[in-house]
Amino acid sequence: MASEQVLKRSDIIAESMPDALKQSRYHMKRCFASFVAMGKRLMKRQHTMEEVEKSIEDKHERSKVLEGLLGYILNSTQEAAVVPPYVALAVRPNPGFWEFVKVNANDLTVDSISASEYLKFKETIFDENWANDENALEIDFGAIDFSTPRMTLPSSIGNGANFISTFMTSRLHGKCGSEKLLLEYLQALNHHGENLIINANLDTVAKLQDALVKAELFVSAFPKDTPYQNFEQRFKDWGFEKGWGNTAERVKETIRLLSEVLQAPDPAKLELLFSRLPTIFNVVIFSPHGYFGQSDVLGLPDTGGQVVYILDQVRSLEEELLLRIKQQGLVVKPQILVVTRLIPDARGTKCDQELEPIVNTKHSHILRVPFKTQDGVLRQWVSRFDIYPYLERFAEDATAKILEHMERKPDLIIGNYSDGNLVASLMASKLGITQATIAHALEKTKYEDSGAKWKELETKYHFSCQFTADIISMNATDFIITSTYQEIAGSKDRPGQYESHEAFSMPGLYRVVSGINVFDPKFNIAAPGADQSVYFPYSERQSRITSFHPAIEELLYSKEDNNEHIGYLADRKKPIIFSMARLDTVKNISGLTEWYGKNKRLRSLVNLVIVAGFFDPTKSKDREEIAEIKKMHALIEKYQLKGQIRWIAAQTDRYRNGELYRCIADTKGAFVQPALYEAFGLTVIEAMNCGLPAFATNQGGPAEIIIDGISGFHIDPNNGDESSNKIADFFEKCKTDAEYWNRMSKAGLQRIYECYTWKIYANKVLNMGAIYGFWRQLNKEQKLAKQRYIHMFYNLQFRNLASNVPIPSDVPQQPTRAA
Ligand code: UDP
Ligand code: LCN
Repeated sequence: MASEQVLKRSDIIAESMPDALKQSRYHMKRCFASFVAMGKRLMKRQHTMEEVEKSIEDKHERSKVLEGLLGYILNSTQEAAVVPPYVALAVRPNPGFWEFVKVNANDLTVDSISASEYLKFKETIFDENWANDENALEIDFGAIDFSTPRMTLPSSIGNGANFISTFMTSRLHGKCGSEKLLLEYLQALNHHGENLIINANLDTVAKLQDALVKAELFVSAFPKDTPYQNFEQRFKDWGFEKGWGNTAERVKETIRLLSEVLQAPDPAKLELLFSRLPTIFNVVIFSPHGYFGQSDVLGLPDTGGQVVYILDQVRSLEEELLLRIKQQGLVVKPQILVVTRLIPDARGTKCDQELEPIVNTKHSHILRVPFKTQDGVLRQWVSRFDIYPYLERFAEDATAKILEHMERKPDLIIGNYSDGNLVASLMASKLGITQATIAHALEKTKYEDSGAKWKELETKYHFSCQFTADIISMNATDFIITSTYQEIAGSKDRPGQYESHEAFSMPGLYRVVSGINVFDPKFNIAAPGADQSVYFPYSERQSRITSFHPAIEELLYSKEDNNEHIGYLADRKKPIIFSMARLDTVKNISGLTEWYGKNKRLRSLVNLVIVAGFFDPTKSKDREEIAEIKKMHALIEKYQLKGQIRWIAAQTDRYRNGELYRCIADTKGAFVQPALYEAFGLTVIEAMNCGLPAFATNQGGPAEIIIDGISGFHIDPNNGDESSNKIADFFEKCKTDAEYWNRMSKAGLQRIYECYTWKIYANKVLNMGAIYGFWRQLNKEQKLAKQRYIHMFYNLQFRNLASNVPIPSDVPQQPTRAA
């Protein structure tokens, strides 16, 4: 079966494991006997290693066994499904590579098994009847993916656009006449029906090539900065239209690029050519859930980094579009629409307004379209976990509104998070438009075994809808934008968020034997930045917003508790370690408070300032948040932190926040992001942009943003002592080496400027839009086949699941907080 070929790339483990087991037969018999001793169960890596430790008591013997191949296999085993006498292992030797084997604990025989067979073992633990049902539904996207090329190197994952350019180049030249597809693509380029680049007269590749040679020679005779208009008529006579460039020099370069691409394969040139062609003017960005607005929304339920990301994304995309359009020699107004839901009960925000211009842009807007039920418009906010029944209707209504507003189809649709991605998929497939998806965070990985345990989590989270929506949009989309590599394929030890959708089961619902392949070239990394007009270095004295200083002084150092802050800093000469996040368990703000409380050395070196949530648990409706608030108070009490801690309530003014980061930098302090897991971590790059050295979790995105010890530091959220000592070491070193702090601050900034700016992001994303736009045409048949499969899955599964989610009556809801 195709999917199994895709998922199981080798039988290395099945072939080599029997010998290895033989060599340590005595110990392995004991280990496997202990695995099965407790009957059916699912063991995670740490459990298997604990059992090994218990079974081979002698340290020396144990390390001898673990040093060899068996150690490698057991260390790479993510999960073991124990169904006595079998132990089925899911081994992940490298990011994206999985191998499944079953070991008989009685005789230690080893058999290679498929993903589907492994999943059946796992299901047996949760729902035996389902596991034994021969007609259980299997979802297998791999089986219908017959022509999409796959990358093979883990190091190439996330570099899809490059790979596709290389592949397209060989396609263009491989088959006789394939250049014709490029010609047709160029002929179709237009703006509001007006031809761009070439017109119908250039109807063969030979004619085009001939005209290009003539045009290049002709335009070379003009001074470099001659405007296109000066030779426009001549170009038209040859079959050329606007879009080549604004000056003779730019036009010549673009002509040369196309000539070269037609002459011989060169992926770099193809990519450059696509970055210059006028392909994208109008963009739609979907983010239905939460309160999506420009002010007073951060801190409201379901409203976090995603809103910050999208607003900055729009500004950077518009700026890049304006630059490109100018360089193309066109006079065209680009339009970007962020489409979200209109919430009549707007709680003082502007979320009840249909159209809102986006601040600091020229042509971009937020367009709000209400959710409708049989009873009319839904007035209240609904949690992102309960949003599924409204999405189909929302997609239809939003499409109509968008077309009305833009007066044409958009050129690119970008979805965000599960709900936005599903809506984007529905609209893109209906209108035949290039689509991108962004996940920010896929919920599946946040909750352990959320697939297998979906039934018990269903009432609260409706994961059946969410995971189905995710699988649909991952497969429907032309390309996927991620912020980091780990988001796709994880790290050596931890599978990536997308990777965890390759093979999983929801017993009783369906078994995904091939959901998404991380070697699919649709995956691309384009990391966001932070708005550099807000988050700039503390050392840029002339730009500092000094008008905030009195308020920040009060916020940090006044002695009285009030609604905005509690605790105080007795010794203001000490540097400050600072953290800011929503008060979710996963953000681990209470963890940081505890590490600080416990570490005397750290307490003697620095003060702690936290911006998070609020202090009165009775004001929160969110169970997680209430628990965290209580925990914070208890920790402050337990470790007697008053005098060393300042706890400030959630802040909504990003300009003031920017200045706050800088004021912390003035104290020669540091930013600490202690999350148990962080998808990306905007606060980390905000802090680094302000020149504040950062210590951030090694679980998730920040592990990639920071190079440990070079541009900041990694901390292990599961090892508080080690982490707090690492922070203390830093401040001790700063005391003896006065330049150390400055060096780290500068290194953090350098890292940001090289990799994490919105300019880099916008450039990459628009290039992707153009490249994948052409690729979807080259790959038309494959795309269509997949669309038919998706359509069936959507109709037969998603619709039913969504119809089971209760629709609230018009009673104000209890918000669940999340990103
Ligand atoms: N933020 C804020 N006030 C707060 C807490 C956070 O303005 O009290 C902002 C923060 O500056 C950042 C965003 O909210 O821009 C949080 O993004 P991040 O990626 O760190 O986490 P998320 O909330 O998306 O999980
Ligand atoms: C959501 C999250 O949880 C964060 O990790 C990201 O930084 C944010 O979205 C923006 O992508």
